[in-house]
Amino acid sequence: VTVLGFVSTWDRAPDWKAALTALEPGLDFRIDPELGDARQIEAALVWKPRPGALATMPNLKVIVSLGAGVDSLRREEMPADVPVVRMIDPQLTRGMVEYVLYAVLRQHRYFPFFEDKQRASAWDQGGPVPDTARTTVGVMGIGVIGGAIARALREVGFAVRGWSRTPHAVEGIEGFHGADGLAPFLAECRHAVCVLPLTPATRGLIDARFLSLLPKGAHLINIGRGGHADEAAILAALDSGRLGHATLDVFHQEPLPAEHRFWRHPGVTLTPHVASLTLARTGAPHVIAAVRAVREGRRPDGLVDWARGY
Ligand code: NDP
Ligand code: OXD
Repeated sequence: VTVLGFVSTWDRAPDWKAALTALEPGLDFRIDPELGDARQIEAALVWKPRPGALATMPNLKVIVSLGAGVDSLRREEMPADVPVVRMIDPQLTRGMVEYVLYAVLRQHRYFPFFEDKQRASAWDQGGPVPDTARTTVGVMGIGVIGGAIARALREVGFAVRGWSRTPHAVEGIEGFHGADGLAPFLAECRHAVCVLPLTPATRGLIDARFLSLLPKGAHLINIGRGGHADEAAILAALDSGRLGHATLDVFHQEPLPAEHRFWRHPGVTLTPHVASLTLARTGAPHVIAAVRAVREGRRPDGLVDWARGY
């Protein structure tokens, strides 16, 4: 019998209990802080865990993050020899794909312009027809989620390029990598999508220099983490017209403070960190697979490498 400790102040424990026990009926599912004898717990399922909670579980074999990003797990609190696995969930990925397709197409097909015209009862067909095949969309981070986003954009007919840490060959997607690849990557991006993990190497990446490397009037989409962006630099670039629009889902401070200029800036479309969410039903198979892999001495999918930071 696997004993699993659920340590999240956000996710719905009953949903996860139902989804996990449907797959592994014998699972002993315990919810923090009612963990019983915490020495029995082998697997922890966590999101923004209560400080100190994991330290009460001396016999942990695996920690599974309820999110794809593991930046909110305080590494110093992760027991050194316990593998950490990030979430990989087809519905989480699909939601991210939907979000980016919507954000790109909304700007590409001038919907904000037509919504303004409708409010004025004005029949105005606007500017030139957008040429999809000559519109470049750049995806920063082409892992599980960014790779799916890039392929979906390619299917719609955009010219798609990806930027990653290491080189990748993906059919129909122009690849760029590493610090040296960033400027040539950004130079053609009409839409630039950030779906990177937050690590020491990616923190603060979207700064004034980065924005100056994009074509004038480009559209920035940040669905990675707020820490990827210098928010003042984004506002300055929107004010100067260097950036045409920003679609933002993640922020330095969440919830975004009511006085933040992003709320009212006409060049910003914002959502409250909902680009995508994991469903217990669709995420549970990955959790069970991770627990089984570790128990059987195999490498689990989504294993975090703390040296890379993701
Ligand atoms: P993966 O680990 O599968 O992919 C990460 C990608 O980022 C890889 O392509 C990797 O390069 C690239 N990368 C990492 N570091 C660098 C770097 N220094 N320079 C260039 N590229 C880099 O992650 P996922 O696709 O599963 O998730 C990505 C992120 O999306 C999460 O970490 C999270 O922050 C965010 N997210 C946000 C959500 C939201 O609702 N807003 C929901 C879900 C996720 P390489 O391929 O070479 O390793
Ligand atoms: C995630 C998130 O990382 O929801 O999964 O942001």
